[in-house]
Amino acid sequence: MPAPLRQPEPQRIQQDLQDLALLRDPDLAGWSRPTFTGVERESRRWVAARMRATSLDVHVDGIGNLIGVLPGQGAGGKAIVVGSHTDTVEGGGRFDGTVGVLGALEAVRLLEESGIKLRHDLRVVDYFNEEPNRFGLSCLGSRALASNLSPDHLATVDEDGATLAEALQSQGLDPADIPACAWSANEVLASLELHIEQGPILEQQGAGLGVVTAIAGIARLRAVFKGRRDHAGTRPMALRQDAGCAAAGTVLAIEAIGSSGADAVGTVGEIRFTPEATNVVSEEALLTAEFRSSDAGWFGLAREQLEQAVERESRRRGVHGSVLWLPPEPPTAMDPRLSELIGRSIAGLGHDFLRLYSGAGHDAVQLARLGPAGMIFLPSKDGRSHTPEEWTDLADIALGVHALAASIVQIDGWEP
Ligand code: HGY
Ligand code: MN
Ligand code: MN
Repeated sequence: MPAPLRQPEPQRIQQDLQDLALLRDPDLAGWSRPTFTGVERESRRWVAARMRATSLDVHVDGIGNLIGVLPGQGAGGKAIVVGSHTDTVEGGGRFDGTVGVLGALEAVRLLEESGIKLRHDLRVVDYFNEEPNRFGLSCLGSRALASNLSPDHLATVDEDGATLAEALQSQGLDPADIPACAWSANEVLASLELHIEQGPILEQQGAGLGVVTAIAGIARLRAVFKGRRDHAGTRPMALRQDAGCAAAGTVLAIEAIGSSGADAVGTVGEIRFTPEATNVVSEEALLTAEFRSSDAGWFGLAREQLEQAVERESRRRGVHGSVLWLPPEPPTAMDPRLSELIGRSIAGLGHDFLRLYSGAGHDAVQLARLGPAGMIFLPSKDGRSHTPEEWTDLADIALGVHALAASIVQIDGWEP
């Protein structure tokens, strides 16, 4: 029977959160640590130092995942994996991802201070590039671990035509090192990610903890419209080939399609007219967007409706429209047996929890390709995230860390 688990120390967690929150781009609102920036590299050096302040043995793999290992007492075997990400969206908040990395560090400290020796290795990971990058791809680090970062992914281009492979090289990362990052399917006993909900459900239901049932599928796209440049004052409306208006019509179609399915959403991230001049009819327009849903079957319909909308809006204006779809991510179920174990661990602490779906994407989607994956959610104030107003109470975070540490101890004795 393992030694009793100590209570987390909220002040220690808060100090880490506050120290990491200092590392952000001062020229942008909120908390901005996008991948491929200097401040993000600096923040990961800080996280590595915090990992090394525990007894974790720390290394960075070939794609940039920061991995701390707490060796198990047993004879090798599979590893328990915890962690999340510390990169952010531009103008994001202080808790998305960071709670899962710093919470995992506090869980390691709890195990050490409780004198609990795990049989299995414990891997604490700060996954590289969880947020969508300028190539429209997210979870690069966890994809590489799951052998899901393909040559097609590396060949995706940004709006200037540079490939993802070139961007990685510019960061000193060699795409040729990526295959060696992959973990084999029988290396992972279970993976567990502590994360803020980023939505309103837990707060609305008055629940302090959530256990995730499934994570949304995501399909991202880029649409390009080519029209004809003309003088805005002399070209009659009926004779224009206005690429910008075709894109605008497609934006509203995406809103309508995203309002049509189970847990479905549709969002446009960017729309860009060329030239950006009110006295020139737009010659070209670029639009980036994404669809999400819990229903794998819905994506086929959404894709068909989007392509019909691009064709319709383009034909109406005599412009040429084309759509480039990025490799999609299907909806991903969390492992039911692991979720049961997490639920028992939470109950063992005398707390209740709510089972819920995640509309947000997570590294857990990629870890689920390697073995049983689970997530513990914490309430988000007003359901807000990806905004400076993002907030989760320290007491909730401390409870989540306690649930994470208790689940790790349970997983250590688990024979799935
Ligand atoms: O986009 C997402 O859902 C996640 O926050 N990266
Ligand atoms: Mn996020
Ligand atoms: Mn996140």
